Amino acid sequence: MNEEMNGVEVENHQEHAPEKIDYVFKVVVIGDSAVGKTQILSRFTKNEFCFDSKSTIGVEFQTRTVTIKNKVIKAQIWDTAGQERYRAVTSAYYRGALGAMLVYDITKRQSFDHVARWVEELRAHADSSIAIMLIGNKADLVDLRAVPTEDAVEFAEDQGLFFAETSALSGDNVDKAFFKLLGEIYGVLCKKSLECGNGKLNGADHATALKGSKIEVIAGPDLEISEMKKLSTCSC
Ligand SMILES: Nc1nc2c(ncn2[C@@H]2O[C@H](COP(=O)(O)OP(=O)(O)O)[C@@H](O)[C@H]2O)c(=O)[nH]1
Ligand SMILES: [Mg+2]
Repeated sequence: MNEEMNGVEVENHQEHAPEKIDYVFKVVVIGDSAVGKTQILSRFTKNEFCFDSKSTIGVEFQTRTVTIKNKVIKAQIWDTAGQERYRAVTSAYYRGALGAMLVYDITKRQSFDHVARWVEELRAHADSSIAIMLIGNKADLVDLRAVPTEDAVEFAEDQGLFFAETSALSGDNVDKAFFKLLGEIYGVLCKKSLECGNGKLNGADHATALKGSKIEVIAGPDLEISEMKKLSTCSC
């Protein structure tokens, strides 16, 4: 199938001139069924949330174009069409991905227990340089919490992942998490470019090993992402 035919281009014209795209970054969203993957994507690309979401057949990715460090970056974010229910996400889904949002539901312990499997899946099928952001979604459901933030922080630290808690419903931290991931992808491309002495970036081929700096989430009414360590990035 022609990938370009199946995505939805959602451009935010207030943030950029659409013709001036410097980079396209493919990001995949993975995790157990019903954790809120589609709604996180919908919140980020369209600022929408739908309580009764169903997988949309034929739509494989959505885009949002943002400006990071004066570069216009089109995030092409891929969503599963429900195949994660059968653990049948194909390697084609991961191909060329520079980043991954690995989502669990903070109210469903099982979805967090399965996160290790998803990391294995990424290590097996995705490029080794992929930047991974662990996302504890549905943070608005405070009374139903089944996964303490500390458990996720510990796991993220062990695995070298970024981490954030989000609510696709309220929108808390969704943009921040995506901007963080995209910024890290760009920083690494930039660093790699300098190391190669190119001074010019050509996209995915220049991705280098991404070591996730660890992120602590301050839970509560004002969810914030704060970095415990900062990855060195260049200023280009
Ligand atoms: N309360 C709450 N519900 C959410 C949130 N995100 C998704 N949901 C609900 O969780 C269900 C599954 O969401 P969906 O995005 O389809 O999950 P997916 O299978 O991982 O793509 C839907 O009923 C959503 O309305 C959230 O942040 N908060
Ligand atoms: Mg979905």
